[in-house]
Amino acid sequence: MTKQIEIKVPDIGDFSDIPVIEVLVANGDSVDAEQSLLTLESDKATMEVPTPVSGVIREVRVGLEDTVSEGDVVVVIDADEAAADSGKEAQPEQTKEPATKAESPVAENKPAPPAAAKPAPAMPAPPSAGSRQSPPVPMDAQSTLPGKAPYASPAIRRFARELGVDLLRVTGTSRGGRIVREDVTAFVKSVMSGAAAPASGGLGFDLPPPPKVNFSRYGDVELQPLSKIQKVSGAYLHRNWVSIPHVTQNDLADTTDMEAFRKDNKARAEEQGYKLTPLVFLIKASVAALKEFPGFNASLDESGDNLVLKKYFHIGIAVDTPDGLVVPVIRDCDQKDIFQLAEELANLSQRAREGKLKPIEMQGGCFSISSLGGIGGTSFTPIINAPEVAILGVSRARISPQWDGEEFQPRTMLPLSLSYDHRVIDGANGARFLRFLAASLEDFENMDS
Ligand code: CAO
Repeated sequence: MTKQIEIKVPDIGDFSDIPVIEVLVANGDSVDAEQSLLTLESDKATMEVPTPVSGVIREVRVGLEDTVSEGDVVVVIDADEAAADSGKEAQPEQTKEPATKAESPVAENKPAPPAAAKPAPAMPAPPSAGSRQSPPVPMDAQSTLPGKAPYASPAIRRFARELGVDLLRVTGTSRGGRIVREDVTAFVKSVMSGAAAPASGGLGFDLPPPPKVNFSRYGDVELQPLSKIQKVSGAYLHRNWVSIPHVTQNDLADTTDMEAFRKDNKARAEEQGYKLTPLVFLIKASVAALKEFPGFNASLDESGDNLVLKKYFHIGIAVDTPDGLVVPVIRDCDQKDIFQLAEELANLSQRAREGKLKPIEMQGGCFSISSLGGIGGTSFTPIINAPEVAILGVSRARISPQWDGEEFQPRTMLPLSLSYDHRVIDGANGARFLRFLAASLEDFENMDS
């Protein structure tokens, strides 16, 4: 035998017209006493409306985004008559599963105040015949603060617990980053398919997936697929960024004399059909520094226990192309002068922009240079190009006043940023390497490269 019971919104303190943000049941669903039916969310708090009785849902009278106030009938249940008449199920404090903080107020029969500084909601009046109310279950303040704890209802927490899912790893897609049932199932699917790392024992970092945002809700958007180069290089950049402990050391090189020399020789290069830019001097200075500090011209072997020291000097140059970043390698830079390097750089970068580089021309590098000096900037953090252990970033040179001990002199100062792998290079050597490289530029005519 069943008895029809109307479930009403209980006393929820000073709140009224509260939006329904989650409907957790549908007509025909079987529910147990204390199971959550709806979630309501005011500006200041989120709370659930549980059923005090078990039975079958006959009618759900509210939908998402509806607003409700105390006393509104939200669900009609065909309750098991014995249960409907039993005081046991009408007493929410006897819920079986007071496992989380969010649920404990029910177990204590004392709803905690919602996150708002409002008075605690009063306990519901004794149910009248034919209608039942359980107190709303306020979520604890922590759980409404994204970043501090997962923002999820007790029902979702229970669901996640059943599946063994750590909600800290799940990104909520509902309003305010709230985790809903679909987020938990999507997370489980992504782990099963290998897209997300399992919680432990894997090589992943246990990071939550990025938030899913429907940007068109906020304005016009257009979809632009990533280029093939962006997809491939993006995956490598990501791997290198998360798997190598980067430290970036910054310094300035006084390139006043070098610039004077470069300007005197620009015409000679241009006659040959290429430009003489600071980059070729940087290649030579890098070779000089790699010779002085062999630990930078090295890679970790597969075991991670040994450094492979290289006796050759092949330098990769990051080139910005319409399709994305590529890094062609100039071989044997120790055996070429600045004019040969400038010619080869012009050739490689032009073919890179035309998409004509052969794979072999992008392999075998010892050390890379990423120059944004033609564009601007004062410093940046270049990402190490594994299996190399360091990379030089170059920003735009500027004339600035430098104190010579007696007065300020206008000098051309070139900003340099060296990122190195802290597993194999310590900070002191990072600073020494970059200072040596800068000093080589400052005394470029005597550099040993
Ligand atoms: N300070 C001041 N001026 C600089 C400079 C610097 N550090 N570096 C270059 N310049 C000047 C050059 O001298 C040139 O001016 P002039 O013609 O008057 O001499 C102008 O800026 C343009 O130089 P350029 O960029 O064409 O040539 P380059 O040799 O410096 O660089 C290349 C060649 C291929 C590296 C560059 O074109 C490029 O693609 N840079 C982008 C690299 C990149 O994207 N890095 C980021 C990787 S991580 O996403």
